[in-house]
Amino acid sequence: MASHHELASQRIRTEVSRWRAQDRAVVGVHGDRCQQKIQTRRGETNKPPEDHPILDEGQEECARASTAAPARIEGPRRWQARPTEEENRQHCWVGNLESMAAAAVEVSERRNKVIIDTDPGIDDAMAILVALRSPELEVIGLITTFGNVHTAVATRNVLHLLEAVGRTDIPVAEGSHVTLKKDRKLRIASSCHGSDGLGNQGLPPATTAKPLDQPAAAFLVEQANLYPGQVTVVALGPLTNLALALELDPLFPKKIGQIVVLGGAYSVNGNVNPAAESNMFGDPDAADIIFTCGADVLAVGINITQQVILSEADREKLEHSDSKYARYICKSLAHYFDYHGEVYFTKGVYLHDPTALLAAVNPSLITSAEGVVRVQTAGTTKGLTLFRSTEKWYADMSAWSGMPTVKVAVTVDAPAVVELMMQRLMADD
Ligand SMILES: [Ca+2]
Repeated sequence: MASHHELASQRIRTEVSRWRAQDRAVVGVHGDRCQQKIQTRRGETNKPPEDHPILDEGQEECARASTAAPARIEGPRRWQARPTEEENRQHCWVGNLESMAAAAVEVSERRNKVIIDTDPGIDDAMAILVALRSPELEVIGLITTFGNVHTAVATRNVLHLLEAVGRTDIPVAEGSHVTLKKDRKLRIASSCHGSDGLGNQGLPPATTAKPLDQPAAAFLVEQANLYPGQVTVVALGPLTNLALALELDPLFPKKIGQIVVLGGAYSVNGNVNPAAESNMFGDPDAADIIFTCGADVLAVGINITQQVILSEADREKLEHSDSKYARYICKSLAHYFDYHGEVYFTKGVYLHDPTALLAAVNPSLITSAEGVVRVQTAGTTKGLTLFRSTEKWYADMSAWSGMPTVKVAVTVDAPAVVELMMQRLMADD
């Protein structure tokens, strides 16, 4: 396997090739937002104007992040004069392409690389948008699954969303259309999310964005090998794709960084029936495999997410926002509010998927307990998640004995989750 340094070098070469292929010079790069803020102008050379300063403070941070180009932040010309913001924006030369690419790669590697496994789904769409607006995360891929909709519709919705907000640079890999045991009789939650998954908007298909040829499970394995220990999978649907990744590569649990699962109902009723939460019910065999595979798993169940409620007042704020992210999600919220009113008799909606996503953004929003979770795979209680605390010793052997532990969220700062989600959705580019 290539070393971390070799992989970084490879990424730097790729970035340089990509920039050169586009015949672009790089202008206006700032600190931690390197990759997002790279702007380009055709026709610039990559030579500095003689009388122009080289680095401002943000750019210096970028350069310092790059061990590949230490010379760039030394030398007498660095502080000739501080450029104005306008100069930075319009004409600031910031070094050769190799060192810029190195800085961008280095900075991106400090962010939490995330793959979102999703079945959009209104709250899935919210979670994806929040992820795209979270500087703590680098979304390196989206993979799709069944659940709220069939997998093909989930893929269409993901591509539509990415196209709507101008992020078709993010790869999308389509996931399994059937459960791990090849069951085609799927439970699809169209009553909650509409037959199209996004509130019955009658969305057209994406016009340009296409999924990868690679299946989701292979994409997961590839990325885990490319960035061993660095990738967080935020799983917002049934866990079929993850279980298939484990089938492809038995070492996947050790290579993946963390798996944040939206799933389970811990000491509360489920939302499909009194026993089961929807994502666990969707593929309980896959869920039981992932909970016991030895990966670093954090489960956020509906005992947590049903404490986190988007109110009518919050919805009005989103509707008055000019942000394209808020506008996108508001189109589907009416259906979601109606459903909650009919089923839960509430005037707000549960933020299931955004809460799990934000647990990956800011782990201090929740507290968790550690223990073994098993998932019931058949019978009346199919999909039931049963957590065994490690604080109790049992004399008899059981299905929980000797199994790897996972973390299960037990408390949440619900107002902070709602506030952070609102901030992220209402902040435009
Ligand atoms: Ca979901």
